[in-house]
Amino acid sequence: MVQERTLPVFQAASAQITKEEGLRLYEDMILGRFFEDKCAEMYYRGKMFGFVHLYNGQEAVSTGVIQSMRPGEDYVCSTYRDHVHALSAGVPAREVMAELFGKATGCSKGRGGSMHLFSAEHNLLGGFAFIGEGIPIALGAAFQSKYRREVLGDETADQVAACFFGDGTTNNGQFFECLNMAALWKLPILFVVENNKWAIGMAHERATSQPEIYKKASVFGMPGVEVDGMDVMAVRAVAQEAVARARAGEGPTLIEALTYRFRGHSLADPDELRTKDEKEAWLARDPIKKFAAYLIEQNLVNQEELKAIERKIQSTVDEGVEFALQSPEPDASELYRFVFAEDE
Ligand SMILES: Cc1ncc(C[n+]2csc(CCOP(=O)(O)OP(=O)(O)O)c2C)c(N)n1
Ligand SMILES: [Mg+2]
Repeated sequence: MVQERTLPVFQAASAQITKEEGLRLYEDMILGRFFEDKCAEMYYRGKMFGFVHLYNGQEAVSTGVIQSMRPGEDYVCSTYRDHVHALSAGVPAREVMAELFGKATGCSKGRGGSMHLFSAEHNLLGGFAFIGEGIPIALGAAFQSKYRREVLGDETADQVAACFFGDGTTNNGQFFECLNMAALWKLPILFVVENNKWAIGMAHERATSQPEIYKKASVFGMPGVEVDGMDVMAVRAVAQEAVARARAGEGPTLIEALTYRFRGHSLADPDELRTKDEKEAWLARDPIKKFAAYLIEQNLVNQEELKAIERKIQSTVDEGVEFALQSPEPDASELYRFVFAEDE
C-alpha cells in the first residue's frame, strides 16, 4: 500500500476571518454539497443523461479560491467536474440545474449539459469534457487581461484567471506548455490542481514520475505551493496571496490542493478500486464539518446560524429542481442557434 502523503499543516491561528465572511464561505460550500447530493438523486431518477461528475469532498478548493477572487469580474475555468465551480462563480443554482436537465433555461441554453457549463455574464469560461482543454483557454483569458492593460492602456484590465484541473491532467502536454507561457509572460493566472489522488481508476503515484505536482512550477521559475485542500482557510490564504501577486503583475502561481472526491469518478462508476480504509480516512476530514467546527470554536457563529444557512440553501436547491422541471426543452427548430457568437 502506498504511504499517504503528509499534508501541509496550516496555522489556523495566523488566519483571520470576519463572521460575515465565514458565513459566506460556509454557505458557498453547503451550496456545493447540497447541489451535488440533489444531482445524484435526480440522475438516479432519470432526470439527466450522459456522464455526471460530482464534486463532493472538494468544496474547500472551489470556495477557497473563487471566493478570494472578484466573482463575475475575474475568470474561472473548469473541467467536466464543473457544477460547483459554476456555483461559486455566481451562476444561479436554478440555471445550473436546468442545464443538467437539458432545458432551454440552462446556463448553456440546454446545449451543454453537465460537462459544458458556461456563463459569459459570470466569466465562467466553461466546463470541458476533454481533460486539459480548459488550460489554454484560461491562459488566453489571462493574456487578454494583460494585453488590454499593457498594450491597449486599459487601466481597468486587472482581471485574474483561475484554472482548475485534476492530478491526472497534469501529465498532459497543455499543462506544461501553458505553465511555460504563463511564466514567460507573467500572466495573471492561478493554476489550481485538485489532486484527489485518482484519475478515474488510475492512482496518481502509478501514473506520475514526480507525484508532488507543485514542485513542477520551479522549473518554470514560478511559485508552486501545496495546500491542504480539505481546509478552506488554508486554501483561502494561499489563493489570496496568489491573486494579489497576479493582480499586481507579478505573474502566475501553481497551487496543488490535496483533496479527495467522496463519490466515484462519475455517477456511472461503481467505485470499487479505492480501499475502504482510504475512503474512511478522507471522509473523516470532511471540509464542511472541519470549517463548521472552526467557526464555532472561534465563537464566530452558533449551531443555529449554521442550520439556518443549511435550510436556506436546501430551499434554493429544491427551487432549482422545480424550475428545471418546469422549464421547456430547447425547440428543435433552434438546433443550429448559438453555434456562432453572433447568435444572441
Ligand atoms: C484528452 C482526454 N483524454 C482522456 C480522457 C478520459 N478521461 C476522462 S476523466 C479522466 C481522468 C482525469 O483525472 P483528473 O485529472 O485527476 O481529474 P478528476 O476526475 O480526478 O477530477 C480521463 C483520463 C478525456 N476526457 N480527455
Ligand atoms: Mg484526480
